Parts: sequence; structure tokens; C-alpha cells
Amino acid sequence: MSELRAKFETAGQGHVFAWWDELGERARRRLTRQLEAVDLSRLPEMLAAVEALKSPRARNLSPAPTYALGDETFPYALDDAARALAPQGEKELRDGRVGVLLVAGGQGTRLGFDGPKGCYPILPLTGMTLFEVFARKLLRVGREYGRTPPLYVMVGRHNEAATRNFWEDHDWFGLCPEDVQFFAQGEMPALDDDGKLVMSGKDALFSGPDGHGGVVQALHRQGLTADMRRRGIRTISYLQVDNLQTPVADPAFIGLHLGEGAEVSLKVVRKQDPNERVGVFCHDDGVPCIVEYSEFSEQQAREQSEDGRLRYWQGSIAVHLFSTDFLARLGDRNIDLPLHAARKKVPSVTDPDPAAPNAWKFERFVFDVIPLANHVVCLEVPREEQFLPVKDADGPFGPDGVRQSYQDYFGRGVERVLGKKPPGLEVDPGVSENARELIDWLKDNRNAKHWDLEAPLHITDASTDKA
Ligand code: UD2
Repeated sequence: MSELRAKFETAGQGHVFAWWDELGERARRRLTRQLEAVDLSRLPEMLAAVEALKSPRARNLSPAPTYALGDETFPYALDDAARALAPQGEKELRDGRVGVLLVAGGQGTRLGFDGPKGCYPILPLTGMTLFEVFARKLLRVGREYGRTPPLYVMVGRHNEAATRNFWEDHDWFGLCPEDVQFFAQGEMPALDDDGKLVMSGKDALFSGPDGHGGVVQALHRQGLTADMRRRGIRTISYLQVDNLQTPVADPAFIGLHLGEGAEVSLKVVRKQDPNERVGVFCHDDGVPCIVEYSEFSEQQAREQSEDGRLRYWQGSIAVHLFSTDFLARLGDRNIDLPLHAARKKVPSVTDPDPAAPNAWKFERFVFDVIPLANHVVCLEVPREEQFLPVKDADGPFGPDGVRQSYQDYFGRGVERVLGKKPPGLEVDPGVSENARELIDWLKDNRNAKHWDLEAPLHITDASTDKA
């Protein structure tokens, strides 16, 4: 005990024991356990992250090469090179060499939803949850290629039990339980303006999720990079649970990644306007990276190229492919991604419900692996086909906005084949992930039944009289 206290005092953090004398036996044990887990050697890195936020370093940015869309008009097409390499991705899926990594550590707080974000009922007619959407997409990949990629789900400590219970209560949505593995990400403490660790109670240090970048070390520590290798998985498809429209395992993307021999690949969409709040893929001093929108100057964000379009147009949608060897290398070498500081409201023992941001929280960002990779490939994808995240309570990225965009997009597919948009629409993710596939499916099934387009339409495998 005295050793622990001396360690914290030497680091200028002796205040964590301020209420020690008031605490009972159990509370003292709890606090001791928590303090023993704190790595005080991280403090200088945390303070440096605060300084970096206050005075960002100068960057030497330039645009990065990207495979742009082959057809920018609905229902869109990817770059020819990517499409040509799709068979290589399909083979990888047939050979069972692809795994899916879903990060779902976030709560639905910004949505006004009290639970893990993945449990949010999002689809417009049935209220299917985000988790089920992803599971049904995986089952479809399994039907198509004969192998269902194993799923790794990263959760936060605060939502681990709720997430596991939800999947168990729903019988893993038809997936094989051995092929669905949950793992918890790490946590980081917070600092106040004097660089002191924030106490959330007299017997508790504040600690919050360490960001999606925590995934690299969490996979390694919990033996999952080794599990991937044991299963013969070469490529990991990384997705964030809030993006309803992202394909779980895109053969063209996988084919391009393998064909190019990349260690990391990423998908981008063309930024809608200079100030859109997405990270931008570019070069910094010639090294590929993603720079957060907040680090772009107004002038840089507005810069145009000769064709009059944005010079920095590649908005990251946080969809990546990682080679398993690359993930294993980062894990083996204990490489931590850089810390980023953010000013946030942090409940503390002196102010349990702060009205304004009062402290510094710290996160690692998964896209910081990009500069560490030997080769990086970037593919543009159609925004409405692959980027529809549920982020906020209202607006275009609120549930209503997302459901509207979803129905408008798939409605265009229905209209193209059946001549009219129905008043409401849902497409089972097990039937089709995008309007291109839906158009083909509807052409095949056009005459299989009478399509009532005056009422909301729910398209499932059972929607045809043939089924
Ligand atoms: C992220 C990107 C942004 C853009 C956008 C696309 C960052 C910092 N910014 O913005 O550039 O690409 O996504 O949608 O990433 N999560 C965890 N654990 C954590 C934190 C987040 O699992 O500790 C998950 C969370 O459940 C969600 C995803 O990561 O699925 C995205 O997190 P976010 O909502 O904080 O990212 P956002 O919208 O700020």
C-alpha cells in the first residue's frame, strides 16, 4: 500500500488518496485495484497530447492517390481495376481467409438511446437492430461463398455484458456461436487542467474507453490475432457498428487489397462540402495518413484542383482492410497508436454533473495505423451505397434522417425495375446490400408475384410467390 501511495505521490498524483481515511474496507480494496492498473508512465504522453491539441504541429499535406469511382451516376460502379480484381476477393472468401472485425464500444448516448449502439432498432419497417443487420449480411456472405467469415466484436467494459446478453438472447442471429467472439477494449483515465487524474468518486478514478484505436492491443492481449492466424485468416475487414450501409466483406475491395499487396486499405467517399466532419485521407510529408477535419485550415479544406473539385476530397468512412500479419506485427512489437486528447464533460467527485467540458479525455484512433503500413490502398465508394452512419438524435445522421435516406436510395432501385417507389421500404440485408444488387434481384423476380407499390414494401427472400 505504502509503495502504491509513494508511486502516485512521486508522479504528483497523491490526491487520489485524498478520501482514503473516510473509506471502508471494500471501497479501499476497490480503489487499490483500480490504481494498481494505472500505468503512470503514460502521463507524459497524455500531457503531450493536450499540448498537441492546443498547438497543432505544422503539416506538409498533399493529396494521396485513390482509385476513384468508375461511374458516378446511380446505381454507380467502382473503379475498373477494383472490379477486375473481385474474383481474387471472392476466392479469398471461398477459402475462408477473411474475418470481420466490428467495433461496437460506443453507447447510443448521442442518439438518446440507453444501451449499446448495436442494439439500436434502425430499419424502417421491422425495426431490425444494427447488430442483426450485420449478422444477416454475414450469413449472406456465407451462403454465397460457402464459408461465413468469423466475427470479432469489440465492446467497451461498460457495455460488454449487455452486448453479450443481447446476442445470446437472439441466438447469435443464426451465426455459429464459436464464430462470434466478443472482446473488451482498454480504458484510459482523464486529466483536469492541472494535469491531475480525475476522481469520479472518493473511491474511484474516472476511466473511459481508449478509442477504436485500442483495438490493436486489445486483439493482441486477448489472443485474437493468434486466433485469426490459427483459422488461416489473412485479411480482416474492419467496420464500425454505426454504418448501416457498409458491406461486411466486399470482394472487389478485398481483391484490390490483395492484388496490390497492401497491409492496410481504406474506403473513402467524395466530401459533400469542405467542412464535412470526416477525416481526410492524404499524404503528410509524403506519408499516407488520415487527418481529422479539425486539423484542416478553412483555406486548405476549400482548396480546389484544376477540375474545380475539392483538392482534398477523400472523406474516410472508417472502413478498412488489415492484413493479419500487419496486426500481429503491431501487437508483437507492443506498438501503441498515438494518444489524442479531447476536451469533454467528465463527472468528478467535486462536480458530478458538469455543465461544460471540464477535463481532458484520451483516445487512440484506428486510422493511425495507416502511416505504419508498408503499403496502403485507397478506394472510392458511392456515398449513398456504403455510408449511412447513425450518429445523432436528429438531422441527416439521426435515425429518421438515416431511414429516409435508406428508403430514398433503395426506392430508386425499386422504381428502376417496377416503375414506382413504394410509400415505405425495407430490404432484408440477407437479400441485397445495395440498390445495384436489388435491381438485379428484382429483374429476376419481377414476374414472380404482383408487387403492391401502394403499401409499404418489405423485400425478403420470401417476398416472391416462387419462394
Ligand atoms: C469517425 C471518424 C471520422 C469519420 C467517421 C465516419 C474518428 C476520430 N473520426 O467519427 O473521421 O471517419 O467516423 O463515420 O474516428 N468506438 C469504439 N470504441 C471507442 C470509440 C468508438 O468501439 O472507444 C466505435 C463506436 O462504437 C462507433 C465508431 O467507433 O462504431 C465510431 O466512433 P465515433 O462515433 O466516436 O466516431 P466519429 O463519428 O466521431
